[in-house]
Amino acid sequence: MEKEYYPKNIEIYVQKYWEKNKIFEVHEDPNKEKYYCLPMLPYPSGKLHMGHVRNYTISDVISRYQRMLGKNVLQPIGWDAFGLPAEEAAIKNKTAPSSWTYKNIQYMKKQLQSLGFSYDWNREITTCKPEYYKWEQWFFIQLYKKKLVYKKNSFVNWCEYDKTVLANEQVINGCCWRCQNIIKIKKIPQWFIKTRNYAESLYDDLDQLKNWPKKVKNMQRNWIGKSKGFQISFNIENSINKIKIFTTRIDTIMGVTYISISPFHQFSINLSKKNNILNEFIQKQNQNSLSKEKLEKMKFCGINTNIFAIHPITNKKIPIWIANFVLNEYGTGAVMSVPGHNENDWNFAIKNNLKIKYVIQHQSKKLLQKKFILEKGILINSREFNKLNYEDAVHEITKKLIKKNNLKIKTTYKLQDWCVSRQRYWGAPIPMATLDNGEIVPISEKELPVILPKIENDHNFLKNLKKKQFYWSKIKINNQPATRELDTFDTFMESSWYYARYTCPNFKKGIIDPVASKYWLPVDQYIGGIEHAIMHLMYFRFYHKLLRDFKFVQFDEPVKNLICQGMVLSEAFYQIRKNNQRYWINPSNVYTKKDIKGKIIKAYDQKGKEVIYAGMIKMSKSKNNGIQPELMINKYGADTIRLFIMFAAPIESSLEWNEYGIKGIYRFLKKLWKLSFDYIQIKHVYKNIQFSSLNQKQKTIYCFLHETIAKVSDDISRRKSFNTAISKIMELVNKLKKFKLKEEKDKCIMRDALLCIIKMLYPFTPHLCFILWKSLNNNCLIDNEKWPVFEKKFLLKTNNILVVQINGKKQFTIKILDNLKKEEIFSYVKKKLLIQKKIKNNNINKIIYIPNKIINFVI
Ligand code: ANZ
Repeated sequence: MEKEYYPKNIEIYVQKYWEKNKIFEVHEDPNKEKYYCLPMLPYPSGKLHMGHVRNYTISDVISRYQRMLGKNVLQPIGWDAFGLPAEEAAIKNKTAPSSWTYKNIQYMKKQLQSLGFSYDWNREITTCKPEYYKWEQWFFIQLYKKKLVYKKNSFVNWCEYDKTVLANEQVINGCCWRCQNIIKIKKIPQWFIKTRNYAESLYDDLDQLKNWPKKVKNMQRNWIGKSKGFQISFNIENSINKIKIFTTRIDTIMGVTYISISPFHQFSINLSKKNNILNEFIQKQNQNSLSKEKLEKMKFCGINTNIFAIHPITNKKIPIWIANFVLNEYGTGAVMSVPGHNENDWNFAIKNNLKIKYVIQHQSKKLLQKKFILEKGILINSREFNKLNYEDAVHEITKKLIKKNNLKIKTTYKLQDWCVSRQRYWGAPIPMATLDNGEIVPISEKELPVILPKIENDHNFLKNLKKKQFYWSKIKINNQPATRELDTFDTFMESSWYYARYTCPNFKKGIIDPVASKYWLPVDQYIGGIEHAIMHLMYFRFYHKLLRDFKFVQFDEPVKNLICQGMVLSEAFYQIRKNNQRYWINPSNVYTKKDIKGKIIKAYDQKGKEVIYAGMIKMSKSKNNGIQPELMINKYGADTIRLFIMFAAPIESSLEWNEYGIKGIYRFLKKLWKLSFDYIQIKHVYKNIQFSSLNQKQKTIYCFLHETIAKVSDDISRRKSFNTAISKIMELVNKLKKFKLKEEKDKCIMRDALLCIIKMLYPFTPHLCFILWKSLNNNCLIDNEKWPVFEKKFLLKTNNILVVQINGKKQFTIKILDNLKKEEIFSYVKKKLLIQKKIKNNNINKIIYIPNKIINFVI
């Protein structure tokens, strides 16, 4: 062991040892309890960012800790390798998306290895490899056979800029989630998976997820959008047809002043065949590639059909409007409009000059007649239902409609079927084809995987693509000419089932090896960013249910515990340059002046020009405030970075990156190194210690050691509070630093404490602990050591607090160890009082002692 701590020297050495000896390779072992710890797989964008480092450090700490508990721990890693950025980068750099992707994977893999993560690299999955997506294609065909997928000419969200279809989830406020351009609505043939079939179980099973953050479950619930309500039919005047509407506010039925129907409802489409104005209106709704202002103007537009519906209770005539605020995919695509009590209905009525009727009384009379009232309350203007409260009104109105045989209880979900087609090259090809006669057929399973057309000439990636794809798409199926699907899958497909494939990444006989999946699944701990709380986790849960129904996996849910780690923030600085534009300067190029509290008061760039401090914000390219992980690793070593990340904030809170804090951690590790080094130098014969033979000081430190083990164990396993665990270990190290090694027993205690500290720090700083353990333990390996256990009898009990008095007056309280003799307590307290000069040595008349309560010195 060297005298000084040089992380560079030791980290590479230890990593090589792990790699060579395959320490973290795992296999199913029925005699051992399993633990599956899964960090979300990264997108190989080029370099790891600090968000990645935080995610993977948390996962590694948990994995190593669980391993020390004796479990068979699977911690796999892979690459979510398909996707848009690869294509964009390929076009920019004139390479093929595959070369760009593989190059990035190679680089990022090195970065992950340099952080010492304990992955089973044998199970590495790269989703763009045919051996992986082959099974995705195969499974899609099985879904097709079970009628769980369909192709539909449908209106899709089209991003003109990215030239692709987007899922509803990828459209935020009418704009593309990636490039923020306004999306158009376009009609093209698309493949869908029937997510809606699973809406109910996706909603209900959230209750099973006791160890998921409440926030995430609520986000999922909102996204699924469950509504309980009623379906009612409205007759149409002079027609045998009816219009079915969905409402959640049946109590307002007497306030209906018009019916609104979606422009894409079959009723509207049929009517438009004879009605040019309506036809034009519907077309206009299709081409939504409008500016935001125009889009705003188009809101709440509609066409009066001049057709009337008949109110099911009053039998009065109600006008039917085709209204563009009504969604076709929700409820029944038609609404009984109550403008007095619903915002959309009110806006539409105001814009189109329609009648507004209030049927719910409002406390403030002034407000009435002015705007819609959403609150439930006493009914007015509702004939026989007047004066009823909400519950009674619902009861009476439903009773009446049931009598007329015109009521169905209906639950609807906002969740849509999943559009999985993407008009992109760099994705898994959809394994389907269309015969020349128009019939759609799957590609024969024997021919899977359907591999992307190769683009050999990297330099002309785009130019060659169309031509290549054209020839590639012409095939024969059973000797009939056919055209292959050119679209590829949404990349959320690959990340929806990778967790199951990790259990058997090299299984050749099928998508999932039932023996392996039965052993490893469900995932015990999943870790990822909160940005994946909706889409990814929804598809992930959905796919698990599909796999379950095909009997490839068991259980209803894929993941038992979920951690969504907080963001990594760092200081950001800018200058105002030309055209009032903000020019962001990387914090590494900024010098700051701080006040005593560490607050930045002034900041300058390298030329001494003043820059503006924008605060601690999320590390991002756009704010140029990212800190490169590799720079930090080079400077301080992976262990320091890992420990800092786990220490600086609770895992679900945001983490403020600051180099001052990192330096502090580095100093702490050096301190521990020195403490171990100094101890090793003294060489002594270790003997088991008899607690009863220890003196007070020795007992105190020994008990503190056990208290630390107890707290750290509880913090890590139950509370998932890693920062407090680390700070407790630091406290112990500081106490040990002051602990003088006067006699043999002191040395034995020091050794016991050091070994426990090294074990407890191993999940966080595994390289350093590897070396220290070896040096303290005759070359033994720490990788298979067990987590330290504490002994209850050495823990301080809170009821062992003693109030120290002089002549009945309270001076202070002290914690007293169990097992201490009366005399030991007396002499300990007396010493304290002497030091504090509260008493003199010879003037004690009497000591009154009530065990566990009071010790009173009478002087
Ligand atoms: C009459 C009414 C009166 C309504 C009232 C609300 C308040 P949630 O709760 O979000 O599920 N609705 C039904 N289908 C619709 C569609 N396809 N497009 C747009 N709006 C639709 O919303 C249910 C309510 O949304 C339904 O209840 C319906 O308006 C409207 F004082 O019916 B309600």
